[in-house]
Amino acid sequence: MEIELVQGDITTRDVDAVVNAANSSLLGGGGVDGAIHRAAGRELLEACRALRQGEYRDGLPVGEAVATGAFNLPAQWVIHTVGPNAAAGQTDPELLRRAFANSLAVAEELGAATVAFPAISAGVYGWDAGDVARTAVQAVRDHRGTGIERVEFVLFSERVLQAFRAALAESGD
Ligand code: AR6
Repeated sequence: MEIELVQGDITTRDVDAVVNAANSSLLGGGGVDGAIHRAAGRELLEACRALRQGEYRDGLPVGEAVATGAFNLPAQWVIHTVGPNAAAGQTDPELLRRAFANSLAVAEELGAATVAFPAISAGVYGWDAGDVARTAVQAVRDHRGTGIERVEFVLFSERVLQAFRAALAESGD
């Protein structure tokens, strides 16, 4: 699987699936979540509301992932996941690993060949960008499946991009 680092706005990426760093409510928020909802349009919120009325009545648990359509985005699907919130004491790296790994599993199930990820939990949720980058790269390396051809990490800031560059170099790529 090819890994690419891109600096910019994830909502513009022409990939099959865009991963959203959501919160358990699935009903939008700030950061990348807000940007994805704004760009995708109201139908995304409606799709998320439908999830909340069905299987995810109590919200999406930390570390899990679920897909909706992507509406006005160039992508076909949005995969919503919830990273751990370090600012609220969720510092277990396994939760962060699961957010990346379960998003990849959902992408694989959907038949997505290209997937774009933001730096889950590296913003409001307060994780160190280096920890996020190493966890993200390892999750991609550990993913077992044949459908996903390319994973893009789309990083907003130069600082987070550098953290991902370092993690990729450390992992031998
Ligand atoms: N494209 C790519 N990356 C972005 C974009 C964008 N358009 N906008 C921000 N980032 P955050 P979290 C970067 O806070 O830490 C929301 O309110 C940002 O610079 O979006 O998982 C949710 O509803 C940072 O590096 O997500 C939750 O309540 C990274 O994306 C909570 O924030 C993640 O920052 C989730 O917090």
